[in-house]
Amino acid sequence: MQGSANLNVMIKAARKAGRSLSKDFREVENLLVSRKGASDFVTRADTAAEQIIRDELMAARPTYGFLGEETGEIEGQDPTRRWIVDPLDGTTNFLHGLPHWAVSIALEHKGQIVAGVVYDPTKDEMFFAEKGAGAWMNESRIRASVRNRIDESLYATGIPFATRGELPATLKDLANLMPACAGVRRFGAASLDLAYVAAGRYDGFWERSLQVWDMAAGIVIAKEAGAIVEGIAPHSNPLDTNDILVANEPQFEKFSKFFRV
Ligand code: 2AM
Ligand code: CA
Repeated sequence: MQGSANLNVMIKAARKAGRSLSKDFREVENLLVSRKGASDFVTRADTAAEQIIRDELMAARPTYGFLGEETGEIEGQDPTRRWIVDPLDGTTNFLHGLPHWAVSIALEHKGQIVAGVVYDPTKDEMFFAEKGAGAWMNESRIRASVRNRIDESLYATGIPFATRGELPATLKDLANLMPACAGVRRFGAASLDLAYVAAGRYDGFWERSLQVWDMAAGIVIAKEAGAIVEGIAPHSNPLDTNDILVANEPQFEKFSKFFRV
């Protein structure tokens, strides 16, 4: 697919950060057996990746704003455009040497996400989309599944822990949904959960108490693949509510009932 200039900038930044993180990930695999642990090292890897992305994006588009998990908000000269960046989504996986984490970069224009890139360097899977141009993984067009039956469907979620609230609500969701479906996975990187719904690997995904940078890129990718994306409250916007409910179009209504009781 011939992407726009902005999309090419995003993909280039994601690959560059991905190279840096992959190198650090190999080091984490060594640190796993050391007494010191890898936590400080991972924080540095995360910060360095965001710096790489910020430098790339701001050099290419100096007037755009920037919101990053590590940097926070930088206001741009152009108040209508802003990058939304999670340099390392799935940090806990990364820290434990689990090869399931991603770089997530979105572009927002006038409050709408218009382009998104989610890159999984360990599998070399680059998911991307632009509003109106479909969703892609590497060279291939991707689409949400058409599976309609809940009992044949596979879902993903994230389970809040520690200081994140909402654990009781998620346990209730699981108690409602699990007896009715084919399985629920909890892989720990929301951006990839969304990309996987876009690729038809999952039939749906929901998660409570996420941040905008966990979701922004994945939302446009899932939508462009034909999935329905809302907050958990009917017709709400996940970027406002900090929770998300996604499913393929044929079963969205049915699926949403498990969480809207
Ligand atoms: P992170 O790895 O960038 O922190 C896992 O359920 C998902 O929730 C991940 O996308 C993770 O992103 C995100 N998340 C957001 N806030 C979190 C927190 N305080 N602790 C763990 N995961 C968090
Ligand atoms: Ca994240």
